[in-house]
Amino acid sequence: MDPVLNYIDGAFVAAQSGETLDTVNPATGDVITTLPRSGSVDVEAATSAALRASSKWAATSMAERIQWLHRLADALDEDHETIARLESMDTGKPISLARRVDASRSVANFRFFAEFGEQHEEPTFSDHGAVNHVHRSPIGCVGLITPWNLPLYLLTWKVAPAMLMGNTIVAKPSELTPLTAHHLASVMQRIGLPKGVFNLVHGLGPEVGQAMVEHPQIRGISFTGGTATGKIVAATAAPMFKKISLELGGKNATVVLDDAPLDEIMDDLVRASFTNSGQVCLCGSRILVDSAIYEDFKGRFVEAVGRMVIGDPTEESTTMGTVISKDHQQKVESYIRLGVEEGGKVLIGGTSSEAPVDNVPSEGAFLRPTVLEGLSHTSRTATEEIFGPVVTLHSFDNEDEAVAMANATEYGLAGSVWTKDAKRGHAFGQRLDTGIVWVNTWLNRDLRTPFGGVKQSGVGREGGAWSLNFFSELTNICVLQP
Ligand code: TXE
Repeated sequence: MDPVLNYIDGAFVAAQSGETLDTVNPATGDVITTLPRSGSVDVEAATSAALRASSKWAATSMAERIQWLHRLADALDEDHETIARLESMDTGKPISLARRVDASRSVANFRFFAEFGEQHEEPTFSDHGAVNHVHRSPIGCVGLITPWNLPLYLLTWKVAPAMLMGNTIVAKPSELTPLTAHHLASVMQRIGLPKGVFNLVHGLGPEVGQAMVEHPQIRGISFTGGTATGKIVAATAAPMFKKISLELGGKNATVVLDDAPLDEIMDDLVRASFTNSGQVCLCGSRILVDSAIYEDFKGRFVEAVGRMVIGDPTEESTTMGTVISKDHQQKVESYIRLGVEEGGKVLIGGTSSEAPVDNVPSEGAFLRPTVLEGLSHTSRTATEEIFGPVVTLHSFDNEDEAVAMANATEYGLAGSVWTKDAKRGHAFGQRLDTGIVWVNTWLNRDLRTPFGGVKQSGVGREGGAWSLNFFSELTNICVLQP
């Protein structure tokens, strides 16, 4: 495969240092291709290109920018299968998942914000003989920094509203997953998006991401990634009074109340636990079950997990592929061992040596889905983010105890509640210290809704009007009426 290159000022270029990194297929351990190991000089070139394009792009009409978003949605839709294959190869996720989630949502992100822009009207407020007009203008040049778990899905989730609001962009995908960002840039070049509107700089976080956050002319940073990195980004950006949006980690609770219809929800709970090998910040990694149904639930859940098809991500029948890398595989395995050290019992799965995946290369970062029980809900295994195919089971005796357990981590991103009574679930959800709660469903996404977390899961919200507000500056113009 041709090398991945930076995309700066409408052209594909190497890092000025000429240095490169390898991107690896996690299912085989093979090097797919190289990407630029960029540095601050490349960030400077990209930012200069973005600034040169800034005033012209800001002067385009919303209608024109909406048309560019529709064109991008159309082009990505045409490339749907290519995108799915690239994403599956770069991440080790099953091709079926890459189609259904990554490629489809990348198209939807552009389509949604185009249509949201068409319907959006700025409010006016009248009082004291005056009419107040809310005037919205772009921030200018914004920096988008994204992780490796849902590479194009999360990049386009930021690119679409940033473009819609008239900003120009410097984007940095994870160094582990550059392929679909590179494809997005090639699509932008193919459809003739004005040069400098979108710029892509590949490389290591501390070398490229840090330079973006430090750059005085990148006036807003939208970051999705780990909490530890989020702290660094915030510490760098805050004294510069930059706008920052932080979508960070999670340790989400799946709460199964005593009246949950167990015959109907097992497949949903397996999906909520192990989609993308548990590498979705919205996955439920702790399952809290009413003690009255715990044993029945446990048997059904373990049996449903046992039905998953773990293996080659290029196979249509595979429901779970690899984790992102051998390093991450070892990190997740260290948590499985910790879980046992902390008193947990492995009900199914285990480390790759204890529970090997059949018919896959040893160089692949494969792990079987693992379920542990018997751990305190305050144990490290049950409170630290693992970000892999590992869940812990816990029982509670009443709703108050379930709420206390669910809220007992430093994270607060998402959660789900399962019950026959939707009203009971809605009331329970209001007691969870998270940004998102699903009742009798999971990853059910209306893109108009606020998305984000509290506590160590981040600052700010994305989605619908929340994205428009982040990627724009508001001026209130108060006009005294004659
Ligand atoms: O994150 P990292 P990863 C979280 C999830 C998991 C992590 C996985 O909790 O822990 O992200 O993604 C760049 N200055 N979420 O490991 O390392 C880095 O190069 C600036 C939650 O990739 O934080 C990459 O491009 N940038 C989320 C990006 O930051 C830096 C959904 C993220 O890298 C940097 C998805 C630095 N000093 C994952 N160091 C949610 N809440 O939606 C690294 N980077």
